[in-house]
Amino acid sequence: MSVLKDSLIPYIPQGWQTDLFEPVVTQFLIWSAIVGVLVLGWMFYAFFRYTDDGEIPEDAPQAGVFPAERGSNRVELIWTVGPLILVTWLTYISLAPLDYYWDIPDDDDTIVVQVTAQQWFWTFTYEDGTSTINELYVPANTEVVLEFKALDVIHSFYIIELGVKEDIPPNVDTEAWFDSGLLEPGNYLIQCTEYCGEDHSNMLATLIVAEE
Ligand SMILES: [Cu+2]
Repeated sequence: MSVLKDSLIPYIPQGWQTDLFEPVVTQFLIWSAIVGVLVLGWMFYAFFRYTDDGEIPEDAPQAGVFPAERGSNRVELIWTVGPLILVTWLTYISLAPLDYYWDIPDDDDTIVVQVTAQQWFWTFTYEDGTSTINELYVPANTEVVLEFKALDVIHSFYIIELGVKEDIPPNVDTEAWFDSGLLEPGNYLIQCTEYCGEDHSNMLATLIVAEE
């Protein structure tokens, strides 16, 4: 199990809150693999079983005809209830991380930064009214709330090291937050992750976490 996981998730960022998110990612990964093998396995079986080699098997399905006599309530039940249980389970284990991420802190020492996205740069405006372009400065060990606005098309804000990502559609105000205490002081990459035009790939910024 961990070999599979290690090869598919070779890099876990330092601020990624592994104990909160990693079990969920692992579960999604394992179940995706199992469902993928079942679906692809059945598909390839059907390819070979029903390949037209000049002789059509007697029980081959006919195009446009639903073979009602081959129906099976048991199979219907299994592929209805099975996925239902699986999706319910995956939803259930996602609730705690989502609750954590969606619960935007509102403490006295929380700072709020206005983030404006436009083709093709980021503007960060701080509580004292100053702003910086393509550089987001935050103090160490602080909860930082980001309030997003897009001036033209949709963009998406992504701090890779933290796994924090938020879409910014025009005319819709969105929010995200992070705890800078999860990161060592230093510089971290911020990327636009929603294709937003010609220079989308250059729509980068730097998160700068100050020394304490
Ligand atoms: Cu963009």
